[in-house]
Amino acid sequence: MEKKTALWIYQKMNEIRFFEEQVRRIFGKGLIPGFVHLYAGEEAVATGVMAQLEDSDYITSTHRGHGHAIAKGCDINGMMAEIMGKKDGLGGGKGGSMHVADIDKGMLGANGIVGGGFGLAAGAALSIKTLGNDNVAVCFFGDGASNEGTFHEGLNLASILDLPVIFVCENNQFGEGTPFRYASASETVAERASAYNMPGVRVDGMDVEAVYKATEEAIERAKAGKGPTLIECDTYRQYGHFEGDEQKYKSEDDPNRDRDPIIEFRGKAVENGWITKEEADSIESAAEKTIEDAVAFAEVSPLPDESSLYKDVFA
Ligand SMILES: Cc1ncc(C[n+]2csc(CCOP(=O)(O)OP(=O)(O)O)c2C)c(N)n1
Repeated sequence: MEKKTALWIYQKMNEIRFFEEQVRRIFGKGLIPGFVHLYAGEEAVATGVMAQLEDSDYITSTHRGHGHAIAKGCDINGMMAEIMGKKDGLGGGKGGSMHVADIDKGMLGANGIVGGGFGLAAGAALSIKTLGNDNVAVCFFGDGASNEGTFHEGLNLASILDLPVIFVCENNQFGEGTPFRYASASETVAERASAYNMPGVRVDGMDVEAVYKATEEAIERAKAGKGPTLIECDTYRQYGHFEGDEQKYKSEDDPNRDRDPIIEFRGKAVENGWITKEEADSIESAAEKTIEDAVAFAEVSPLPDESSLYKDVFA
């Protein structure tokens, strides 16, 4: 891996983790309206994929979307303000955690509808193909979403039209509290790709390099006009489904339970000479500061004006 890429990945992984720790803390103080679903533990997926995307590539996200948004380059101050429902938020404070979006960065939106991203990503990829652009669309989704009808519709359409789209499943083994092995008729999500005539690969989603390599191949295929790929990333969420979840359903013997993708990547990056220990330390402190600054920014941002109530309302 190139040094530049490794530095970027390590920075984004740390920003995501510190962001989620702060959101957790602020949520505990009652300063965030609505639900929050934390991404901590799954950082290798967002960063391994996004390290290869440009602003002009599109992503669709999920209810657990903070990590995707940070890795896609969304303004972190604007994200924190949005989650706190403040005027300077990316959506003017009207959307919150599950509606973080930034079209200029190709982030088409977090989504409160499980499985809501498949059609959006296929549509974005259709626009790329129709306009003849050299871009891709990536659809992030959970193992739970793989049992929604939209999964099958989206993969089928993308395949028959050879769309430049990559379906990235973050299999953290649970849809809310329901284990994947209970809810799914197939052993893996990846094997379903064969029904839609596209490659389906399963990778260690705690290993950035594995995610990076699988994405590289999928991008190459998409840009060569060969159509979509399904990548299943085996991962683990460190906290509950939402903040406040007691997580009684989690098992002690999940092999990913005691793994931390950030610590693993740091070890590998230092060992391979991509990053020095000093660089890693300074990335960590800078990321912590970036997120503390974002909290300070969001805290002083005002609530949206009453006059903005009917702005951006179309019906
Ligand atoms: C269409 C729809 N059905 C149900 C829900 C309620 N719900 C919210 S998150 C969730 C679980 C999703 O699991 P998964 O796709 O594996 O994502 P994860 O939470 O594990 O990241 C459910 C059932 C919803 N938001 N939308």
